[in-house]
Amino acid sequence: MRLVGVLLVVGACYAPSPAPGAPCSDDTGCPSELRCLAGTCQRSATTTPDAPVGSHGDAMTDSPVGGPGDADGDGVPDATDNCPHAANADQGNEDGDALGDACDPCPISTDNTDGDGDGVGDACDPHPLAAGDRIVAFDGFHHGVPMGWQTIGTVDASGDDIVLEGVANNHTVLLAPVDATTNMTTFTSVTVMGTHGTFDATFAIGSPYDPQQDQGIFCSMYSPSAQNTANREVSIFDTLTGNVKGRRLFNWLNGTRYTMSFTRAMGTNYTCTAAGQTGNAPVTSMPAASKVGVYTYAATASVGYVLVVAGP
Ligand SMILES: [Ca+2]
Ligand SMILES: [Ca+2]
Ligand SMILES: [Ca+2]
Ligand SMILES: [Ca+2]
Repeated sequence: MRLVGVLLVVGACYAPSPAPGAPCSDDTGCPSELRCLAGTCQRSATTTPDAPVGSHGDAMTDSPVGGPGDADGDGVPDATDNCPHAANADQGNEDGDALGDACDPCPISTDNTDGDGDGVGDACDPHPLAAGDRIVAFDGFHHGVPMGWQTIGTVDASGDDIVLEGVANNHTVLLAPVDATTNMTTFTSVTVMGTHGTFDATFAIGSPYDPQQDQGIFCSMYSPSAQNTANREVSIFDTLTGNVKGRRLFNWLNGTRYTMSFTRAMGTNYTCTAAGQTGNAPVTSMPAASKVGVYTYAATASVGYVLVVAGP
């Protein structure tokens, strides 16, 4: 009882500064780096710098937010901004190259060669010789579950990964904020940390996937028994018909990082690559909803990134 009282008092005292977009009547109602414009706190090219030029303020505070030296207004000076023309205050950079996730043509590879010039680097481009591809969703999970992504079950931040907590005989899902289209490739990296229960276990990319009915087309790393690694496989699983296609027997291991990609072409031609094993098969089933995401059944999985590229 006493602890609850203390928490209530702390909660009542906590009054964060208004964020950009918060209503205001004058500048005093906004944080120092924002102005009250048209009734809301906004970044402004005329915002007064925090410290006068030539003072001991560092480069970040000397540079006016949104003004000269910070073209995208994200608070990081152009000189050190890993995406000077894309607002990315967190400077997230999954592959550690010179470009932040927000402007990297292939945020999962340091090779940013883009042969067809469509803005998607060859290593991320399902059609590296044909223009028209575009990155429609990417997250490296530097800060837990991203805004706008949907979860089913328990999904937690863990370092620079996100962990889908496995439950025996049940599923856990993380869905990107985009719908599956007829030509689409989804990439992920995953370490299956553990498999649970006495039945089967899997980690998969689902695209398209219907979260309401828990039905879809999956690119799976599948284990017939959660308790051992015998007869494990990489396969395409159509849960609407129960058909398994493009099967490749492969003894994938818990505790090892693998990359996966799942391509849907012309709506019905699927290619699943996981742990270096590739299967291809036609699948005509269509779930009622067309979401895209990563999925575990009776498996705890640490996921490094999810990248979704839509094709022409
Ligand atoms: Ca930026
Ligand atoms: Ca990068
Ligand atoms: Ca390209
Ligand atoms: Ca292309």
